[in-house]
Amino acid sequence: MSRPLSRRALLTGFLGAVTGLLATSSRAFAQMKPVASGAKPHLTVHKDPNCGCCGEWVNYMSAKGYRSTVLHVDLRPIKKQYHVTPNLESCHTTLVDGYVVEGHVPETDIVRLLKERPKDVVGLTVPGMPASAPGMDGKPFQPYTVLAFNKAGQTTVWARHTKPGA
Ligand SMILES: [Cu+2]
Repeated sequence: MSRPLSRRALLTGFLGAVTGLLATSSRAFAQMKPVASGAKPHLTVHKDPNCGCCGEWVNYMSAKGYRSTVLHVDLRPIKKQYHVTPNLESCHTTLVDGYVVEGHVPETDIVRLLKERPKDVVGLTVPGMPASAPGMDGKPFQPYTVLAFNKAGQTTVWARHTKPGA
């Protein structure tokens, strides 16, 4: 009498575990699916209403499949809130998937940021407005550098762009 019961209990436990495992992996798959199908994370862009190059950067990201919410706000409190110190500042401040992107950062650098998700990094910045960064597009091409920054305002070089589109 006790043996079939315990066998059933074992079986139930086993099936429960398998179901749990399947549920977990299908959830993980569901979370991965938007990335696999090419959905891009949403951008929240804070800018001055009169900033033309900010709009050009939004257009550049839009051409790469990103949708943006553009907010015309006082940027001083935004920079402060998101740890963008004066030496790291550019024109617009963007929030994307838990990170801050300051200024004319190339899309490829943002993709890498969201893939690697470095723990100590608040975000990326291209300080100032380098002549040939995306949305500025000055020719002939002038090299520029993308920095990663943390809450303490420390920076590391994230990428050096030395030729157009790279
Ligand atoms: Cu700009």
